[in-house]
Amino acid sequence: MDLRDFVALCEKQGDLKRVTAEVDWDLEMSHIAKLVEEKGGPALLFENIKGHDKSQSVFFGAYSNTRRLATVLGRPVDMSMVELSYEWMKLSVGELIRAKEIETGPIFENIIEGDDVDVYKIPSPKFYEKDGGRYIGTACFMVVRDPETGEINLGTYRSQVLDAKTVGAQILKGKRGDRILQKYRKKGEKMPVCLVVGCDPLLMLAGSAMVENASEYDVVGTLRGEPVEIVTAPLTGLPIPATAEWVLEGYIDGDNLRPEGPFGEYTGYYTEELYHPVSKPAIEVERIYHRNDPIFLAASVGRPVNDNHMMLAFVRNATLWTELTKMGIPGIQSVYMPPEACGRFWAIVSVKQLYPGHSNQVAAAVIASNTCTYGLKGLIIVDDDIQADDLPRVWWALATRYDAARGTQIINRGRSTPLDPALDADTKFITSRIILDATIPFEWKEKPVEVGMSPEVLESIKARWSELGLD
Ligand SMILES: Cc1cc2nc3c(=O)[nH]c(=O)nc-3n(C[C@H](O)[C@H](O)[C@H](O)COP(=O)(O)O)c2cc1C
Ligand SMILES: [Mn+2]
Repeated sequence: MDLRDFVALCEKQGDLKRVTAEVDWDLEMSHIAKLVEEKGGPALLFENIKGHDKSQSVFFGAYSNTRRLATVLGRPVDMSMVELSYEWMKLSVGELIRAKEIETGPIFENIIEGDDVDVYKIPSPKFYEKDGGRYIGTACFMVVRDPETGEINLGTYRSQVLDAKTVGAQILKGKRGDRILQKYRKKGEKMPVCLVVGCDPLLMLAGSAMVENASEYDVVGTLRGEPVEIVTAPLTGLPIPATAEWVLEGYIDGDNLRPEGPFGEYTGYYTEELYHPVSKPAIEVERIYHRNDPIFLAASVGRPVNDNHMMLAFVRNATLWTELTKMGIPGIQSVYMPPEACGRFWAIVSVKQLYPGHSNQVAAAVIASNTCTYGLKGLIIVDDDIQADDLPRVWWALATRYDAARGTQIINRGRSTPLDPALDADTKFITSRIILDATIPFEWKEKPVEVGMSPEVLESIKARWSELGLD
């Protein structure tokens, strides 16, 4: 699968609109995409972007709803996020299918270097009025190599166009990408990078997952059931997808940070750079590769729910479930991170309790997982008769099974993201978390008995339905 296959699939499913009228990259394109998305409309392919070559297009909405998430994963469109996450979990606890290196690919159809490198020729949108500039990376990923282990890491970080030859990369503190950058910095070397914009949409999802000790290329190969085909970028020797649409190749100097932002983020708020500049890593772009008629992949951001929240929710849901399974914790029925809570700040887990203290073990494991140790603020545990994504029943459990004194724990000093507007400037990377245990205690002898209807009476009134005039 590449981005073209995905666009064609959306079109076949009646889920794509080609916009042929001229549209401005400056706010107009992102605003159209956001409005269409909020109304539950199709994915959009903008084919006529003001000031840009007609061979270029921009694709929005790859991840906006579960229909398209299912299409990304190659599954039936009526599957729910919980069902899709379960598929991801089942596949990813298996053997990794390693990426396959091939000689060459369409990504090298056009090679731009030297004085010709001009990132402004790429149709990057500007999303919101107060944004610091155009954003090339909202659905991108960066490829780097760990200089000590040789491992390949993919990471999704927002990327602003800073000038014709420089692109920002907001690699936040402690991310795997940051830990690798610090290794290069200590060696006094620049970090070679490739920034991929547009390719198999599952690769971008994997780039936003917290994967340790494996390459996301191999994670995607495992999910797809066949290896990702990669080619070698000539300057850096880094592996890039053979069928990528746009790739920027260059270097990050960890000692030369540049001001970036502000950006209208997925929290629905602007980032702190609105008040003061913050310096971040930046890519010195040496080469640009692109396919003929390249398709730029963008994701809408801003207040929930849109592309960003759906992908954050789905990926975190799937990787949390995978981690809990790998930890060998029994009884996990379903896992759900609501997109409405920006896809990452709240989690709900349904558990079939098998022993006293089981629900608390699950809560502790969720908080300790790599997926949820970052950013999570709230966790609700429910019994197995309630699916994690059945929010009306979750509320019912909070109303009838949860007791604040018995069921609440506040965990202090958790790891978090500076993008959380609820954290003040001094404590940006640290959050507290709440656990709401809405299960009926396993050890209770007299458990609440649920009200139910009589099966015999139900059977008999079914036969009398038309006699009762209720058809
Ligand atoms: C659309 C999108 C944008 C993201 N932007 C950033 C970002 O700007 N900075 C960041 O550190 N993480 C960002 N993330 C989260 C990272 O992708 C995630 O933490 C991932 O694990 C980072 O890769 P790494 O673990 O290899 O460093 C974003 C995720 C998504 C889905
Ligand atoms: Mn990674």
